[in-house]
Amino acid sequence: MKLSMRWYGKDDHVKLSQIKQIPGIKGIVSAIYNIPPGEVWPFTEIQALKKEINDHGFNFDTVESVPVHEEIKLGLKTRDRYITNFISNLKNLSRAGIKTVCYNFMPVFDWTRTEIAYNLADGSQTLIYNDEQIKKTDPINEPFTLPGWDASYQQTELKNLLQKYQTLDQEKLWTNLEYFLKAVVPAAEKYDIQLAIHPDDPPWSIFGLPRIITNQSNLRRLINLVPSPSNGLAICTGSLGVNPDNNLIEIIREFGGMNKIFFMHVRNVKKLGPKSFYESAHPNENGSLNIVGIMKALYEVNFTGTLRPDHGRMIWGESGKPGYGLYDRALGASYLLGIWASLSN
Ligand SMILES: [Mn+2]
Repeated sequence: MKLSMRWYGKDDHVKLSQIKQIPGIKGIVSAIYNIPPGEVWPFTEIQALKKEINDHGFNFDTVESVPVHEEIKLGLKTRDRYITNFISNLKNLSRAGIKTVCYNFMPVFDWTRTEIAYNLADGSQTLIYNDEQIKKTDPINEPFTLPGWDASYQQTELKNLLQKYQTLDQEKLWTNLEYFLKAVVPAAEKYDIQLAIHPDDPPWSIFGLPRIITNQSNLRRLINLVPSPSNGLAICTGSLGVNPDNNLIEIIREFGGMNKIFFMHVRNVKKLGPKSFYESAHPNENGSLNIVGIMKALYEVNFTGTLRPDHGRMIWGESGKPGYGLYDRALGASYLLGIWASLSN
């Protein structure tokens, strides 16, 4: 396993020189963030990003994420232009030596939380999700005010987009995902890239929008949709793990055993009730997931891909991008490194 950290580029409040001081970090996971979703990332920008990461002594072979344009998820006639652009991105990333590309297929909203600075008893702040609160939010008919959501849409644009999704059910979303994969997977094979789909976070429908990358049988369906060594998974323990029906150790054994896990996000969550949770510190004793068991399962399937601590809390007075502070993710990385060391010695 290649222990890595996510980095948001020059605008990140966390610097590569700081990540360099965290023991055991070998790689950086990043992306080009200043290009609108669906457009082509200029090769020169990818190259410059790679150079900066490499100059700090880190590997850069995993990109998170290349956005999938909404017209692809909606299955509109105009989607082919965006699929062509996605393939151009794979080509450019491959030229720069990228081996793994993460993406997701969540309609409109990426990860969703109801509070981004919930105070825990120890004085730290974390992200929290409460489904009752989500159910009370009506983004079509009321001004939308979910915390932490990047307001890249104007209110009327968002309303129009959500209205387009009103007739799209889960099966139609599967059909659109299949169309997308049938176009991009052969290109990924050609460019020697592993496509890793990130599970939906949280793994259930929100605001009436369909979500399909949610559990073990749907992960199996995804793999069988377009069988290829380039079609696989990013397993995010915190995303899948909030549904008590998802057994992460079984999931890792099944898909890791088939070499279908291309990328790992490891974090813990504390379940507070049905569809309610907060993001806890990484250790087993702080959350509801068996992080030690998860790492052991990865070790047993001989996982060799990129693995990163996922979100962390805000501790020691740090402020910055919610979930992506330096300190708690560094503690998480050390915990994961320690478990791995004990398994391999
Ligand atoms: Mn994740």
